[in-house]
Amino acid sequence: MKIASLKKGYIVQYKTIVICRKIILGVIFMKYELPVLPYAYDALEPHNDEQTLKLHHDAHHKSYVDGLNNAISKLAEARETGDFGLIKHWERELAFHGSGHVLHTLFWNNMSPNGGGNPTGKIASQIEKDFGSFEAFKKHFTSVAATVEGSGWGVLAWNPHGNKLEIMAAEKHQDLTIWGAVPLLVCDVWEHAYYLKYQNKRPAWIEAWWNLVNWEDVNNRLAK
Ligand code: MN3
Repeated sequence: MKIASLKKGYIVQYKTIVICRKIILGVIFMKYELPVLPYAYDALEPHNDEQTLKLHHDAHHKSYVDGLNNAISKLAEARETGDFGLIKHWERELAFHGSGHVLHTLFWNNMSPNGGGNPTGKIASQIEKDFGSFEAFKKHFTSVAATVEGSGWGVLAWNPHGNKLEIMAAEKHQDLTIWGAVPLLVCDVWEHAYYLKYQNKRPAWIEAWWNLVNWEDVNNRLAK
C-alpha cells in the first residue's frame, strides 16, 4: 500500500515535470502568430468571396501556424531529451506548416482591393527583361499555376544566383523546405558526396563534416 502510493507520488511528480517542461518549451518556442489580414474579409469581393477568404485565413492558415509551433516545440523537446526517434516526422511537419505559414502570409499581402492591372516600377522592367513582355509572363505564370499537380502554388521568385526572376510550380508546398528561409549552412548527403570514402556510412561522413564547417562563412551569411 505504502509502496503503491509512493510510486503514485513519483508518477504524479514525473508527470508534473513533463507538463512544466512542455509549458516552458511552449513559452520559449511558440512564437509564430496568425497575421491579421491587411483588409476586411469582404474587401476582395467579388474575385475572392468573403466566406472563402474567412475560412482560408481563420481556419486553414491558422492550422499552419498551430502546426508550425507544435513542430517547433516537439523539436525542442527532442533536443532536450536527446530522443530523435521521430525527427523525420517533425521535420516534415516543420516544412509543411512552415511553408504553409510563409506562403499564406505572402499571399494575403500579394492581394489588394486596389490590385490588378499592369505592374509598374522595377518589377515591370524586370519582368520585361526576363520574360520578354508582361503578356508573355502572364501566360507563362497562368499555365504554370493551372497545371500544378494536386494542391500547390504558382510562384514568381527572385533567384539571386542568376539575378533573375523565375516562375515555379510548387506541388504541395513544402518538399522539406520553408519558402523564404535562406540557407546558411548545408551538408551534402547525396551519396556522391561521401560514397568513395564512407560507402553506406552516411553518419560517419556527417560526423567528419563537422570538422570542416567554416563558421566565419556562416556568420557572414547570417549578417547579410
Ligand atoms: Mn491556402
